[in-house]
Amino acid sequence: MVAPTSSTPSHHRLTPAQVARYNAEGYHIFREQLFPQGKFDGLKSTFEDILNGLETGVRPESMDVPHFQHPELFKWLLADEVLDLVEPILGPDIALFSSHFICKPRGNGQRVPWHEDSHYWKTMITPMEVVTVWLAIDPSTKLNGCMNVIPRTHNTGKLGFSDYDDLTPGTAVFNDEIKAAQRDPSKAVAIELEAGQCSLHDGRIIHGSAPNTSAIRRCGYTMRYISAGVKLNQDMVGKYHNIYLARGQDRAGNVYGDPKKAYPELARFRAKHGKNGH
Ligand SMILES: O=C(O)CCC(=O)C(=O)O
Repeated sequence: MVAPTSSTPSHHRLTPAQVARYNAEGYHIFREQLFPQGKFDGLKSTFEDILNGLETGVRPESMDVPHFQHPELFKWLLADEVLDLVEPILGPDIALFSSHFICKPRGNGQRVPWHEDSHYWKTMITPMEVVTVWLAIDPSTKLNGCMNVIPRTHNTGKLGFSDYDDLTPGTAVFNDEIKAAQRDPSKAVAIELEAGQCSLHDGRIIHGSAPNTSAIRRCGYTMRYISAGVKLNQDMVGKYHNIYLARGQDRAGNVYGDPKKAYPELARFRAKHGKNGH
């Protein structure tokens, strides 16, 4: 990393130039290891335990908001290593918005249709400013279905709110996809990562990924953050979603969850009503 300038706090893991590029392009690839090796290994083994405990028939791509039932994940979700990476973008007051293990098994991993995260979150938060840290639990390459982003689409076209066509349920990770006329996959950039590396993307950027037909599993852990000045629409989503104050102070009058507690009732509501945070 370039040495911080005198005005850049020394704990920041992105330089002002990298933040400016992230804001312009809508994504950033972070080539360092996000966590020290032992801490990453701990996350990977926690993930393997959760994966092994999945109920029969639940696809491993759909391990959404696992922290509601596994508060041990806050050891990583609220860690300085991650918060120091998003603080240069979001500022010092930070909340954890969501997390998701998107694990594509080898051989038959489902594709992620072209989408903007904002399409799924539009009633949840205002303004729509989310940074996702996509941490490679496994190596993620073109061969096993790495994420692809279409640069600058967070700031162009439909600005995060494209129109969608329905897909046949069960054929992909989501049941809808941006209309073909509103996306140009020829402009996509493949985000290939070694295990332990991560990328960051804006919640409005168009992104997606191919099926995994390779012999190597592809799991990414999405850790999603907002400024604590972003307002959660508690009346609408309070039965199935929590956010957590990660650093600094609340600036929006939000209610925050307790990271020491599990919230199985949120998971139950989501399962019963088919709610997916993404
Ligand atoms: O894991 C993928 O391929 C897609 C990830 C994604 O949709 C997201 O992080 O928002």
